This record gives sequence, C-alpha cells and structure tokens, in this order.
Amino acid sequence: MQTSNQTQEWGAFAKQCAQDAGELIERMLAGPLEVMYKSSASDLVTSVDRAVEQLITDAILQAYPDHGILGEEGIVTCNPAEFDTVWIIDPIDGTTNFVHQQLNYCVSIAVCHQGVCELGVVYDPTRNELFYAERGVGAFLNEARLAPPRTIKMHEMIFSTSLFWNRRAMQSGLSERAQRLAQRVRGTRVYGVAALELAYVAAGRLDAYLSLGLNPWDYAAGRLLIEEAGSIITQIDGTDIPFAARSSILAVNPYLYKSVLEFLETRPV
Ligand code: 2AM
Ligand code: CA
Ligand code: CA
Ligand code: CA
Repeated sequence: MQTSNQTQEWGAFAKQCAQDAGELIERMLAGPLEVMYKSSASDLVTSVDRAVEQLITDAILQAYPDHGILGEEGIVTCNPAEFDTVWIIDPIDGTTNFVHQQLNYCVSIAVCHQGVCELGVVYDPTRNELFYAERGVGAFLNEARLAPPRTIKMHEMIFSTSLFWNRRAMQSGLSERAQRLAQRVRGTRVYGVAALELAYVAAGRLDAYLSLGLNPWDYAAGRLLIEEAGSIITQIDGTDIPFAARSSILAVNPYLYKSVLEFLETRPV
C-alpha cells in the first residue's frame, strides 16, 4: 500500500514529465518529421515518439532509479508483473493522427505499484488539456475535478470505437453487434487515440469506448481516469482487465454499462 504523500509526489512528477514531453513535441514539430514503419504502413513510429519516450524515461530513472519502465517504443527495463513500482508510458498515443494531422494525440503515463495503478496522466498538448487521476482521490482536468457521470439513456449516448472494421471483431460477430448498437444510439465517433478516448469517457464527452487488443500503455492511465470518475471499465466480455497485459476494453458510463454489455453479448447477429 502506498502512502498518499508518495503518490502525490509521483503525480506531480508525472504531470511535469507529460508537460515537458508536450514542449519537446512542439519543438520537434518545427523541424522535419522522420516517420518509420514498424510492422506495416499502418503501424508508424516517428523520431518524436522515440525522443519523448527517452526524455520521460531519463527523468524518471534519474529521480527514481529503482523504478521500472514499460514504454511502447522499446524502453522496457523490467517485467512489470514482478516489479514493485512501474511507470507505463505511451510517449505519443495516436501516432497516425500525429503524423497526418498534428492533432488528436496525447502523452500517457501511469504509475503502478505492486500490480495496482496508483495514478494516471493523459496530456493533450495541442489543447493544453491535462487529465489526471489518483487512486482514491479522484479524476481531474487541469486541476478541476471531473463531474460525476450523467444519467443517460441508450438513445442519448455517443460512443467511439474502431470495432466495425476490425478483422477479428468481424469474424466473431462482435463487429455486427457493435453496428446494431450504433443504430440505437445518437452517434458514433472514431478518434484513433485510445488514451484520450478513455479520458473523454471519464469527462463525459463520450459515453462509451470499445476496443480490442489494446496494450497496457494505451489503457493504463485512462483506466484509472475512468474508475476515479465513476464510470466502469472491463474487458469487452465484462471480465476484469489483467495487469500490464494486452486486453480488450469496454469503458462505459455507469448508467449504460449493463445494457451495452448485454447488447454486445446477447443480441442475435
Ligand atoms: P498508438 O498511436 O500509440 O500506436 C488507434 O486506433 C489507437 O490504437 C491508438 O491508441 C493506437 O496507439 C492504438 N493502436 C495502434 N496500432 C494498434 C494495434 N496494432 N493494435 C492495437 N492498438 C493499436
Ligand atoms: Ca504505436
Ligand atoms: Ca497507444
Ligand atoms: Ca504510441
């Protein structure tokens, strides 16, 4: 169990790291952007992703040399399941948006202690919006506490997802069930930036977010934001999200969670 003083100190440090990352991103955007393929043309990494991961990691290891790092772009100093305190970092979530639009991307940082995430930061530098959650304390946007989730009916909801054309979701019938859900709601959105979409569910800008196959750096900080804001987050079949492993994600306003889950599970396709 962490003391709240210690978690607060980590929180202040994580916020500063995210803001420093934002400044580095903006500085680097003034120069040429080096874009590389990872596994395919739809799986990109840039020189900025790598520089940001290095910046954040160097700062953490200087301040907390005995902590572990799990970063998307290759800086992994520990097996998170066997380590005491682990920082889970997505230096740029939404890299495709970053490359094409220089908009709708964020920096995501979570700090987990003995398998439980204690704080999460999701920072959108272009809008200067910093979402912060601390376990047992709450969820905030730029120091203002997020409002509790609103009471809402299914026909009033909007949700974001990329499930409709996900190959695995199409094969399993999940895609068609999600489309039927889409026909019952006010609207759908596709932002392509998982951590920010989770922050938006926490903030009530979206009422749900659904995804398959997310990595811990995509959802760790957003998950705590959802929980501390009073919404519900599980895997897409309703089971608990594992620690620091690939997972599907179903994040929903608490008044809609049960009906969305039922819709995804039981409606005939
Ligand atoms: P990234 O930009 O950090 O890679 C895009 O729909 C969202 O899913 C982004 O948050 C993106 O993170 C993440 N993502 C990108 N490629 C993915 C993949 N192959 N599997 C799962 N998530 C992915
Ligand atoms: Ca990526
Ligand atoms: Ca990501
Ligand atoms: Ca990323």
